[in-house]
Amino acid sequence: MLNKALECSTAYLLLGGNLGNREANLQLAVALLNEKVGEVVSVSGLYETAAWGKTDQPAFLNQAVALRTSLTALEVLTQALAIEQDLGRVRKDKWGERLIDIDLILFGDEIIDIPDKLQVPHPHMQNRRFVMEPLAEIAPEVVHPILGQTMLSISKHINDPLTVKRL
Ligand code: GSY
Repeated sequence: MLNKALECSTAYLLLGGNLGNREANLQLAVALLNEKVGEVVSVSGLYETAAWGKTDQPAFLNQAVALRTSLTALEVLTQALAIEQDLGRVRKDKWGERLIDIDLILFGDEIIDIPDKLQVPHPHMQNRRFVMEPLAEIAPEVVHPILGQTMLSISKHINDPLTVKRL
């Protein structure tokens, strides 16, 4: 049996932002995740995506990231929030404009539900093209632990009218 401390999980995160230098903010977020959370093993291309939720705001740039981490999902969440703060994000409006957003989408095949804090898999991932297209690019064969479908299959059958364009 492996020592628990040596075990690693693969976490999939979605980065997004629609203020400032969007590309530079994503690059910095990837570098900080690599430094503070775990080795980044894969990143998707950049996706220019129409804003979801509150639509009268600038388009987002989104990118999916896979990393290997020895942290727990809650520790990853804590680090992601700290990186958002380091990069200058001020949380105002739930659906509003932001410099950077880092969402934990999948954590291995774990199913986690801590009300008002953390739900993994992300409860809305399968309905959002801006999540599924970047994720399917880097993890096409990964299976959603609740839905039992691959990321590629979910992304192909998604019903979301908002536009997503790979740059
Ligand atoms: O949920 C993440 C932040 N966010 C986004 C986003 O990342 N991309 C797009 N296209 N719309 C969004 N609305 C919110 S809130």
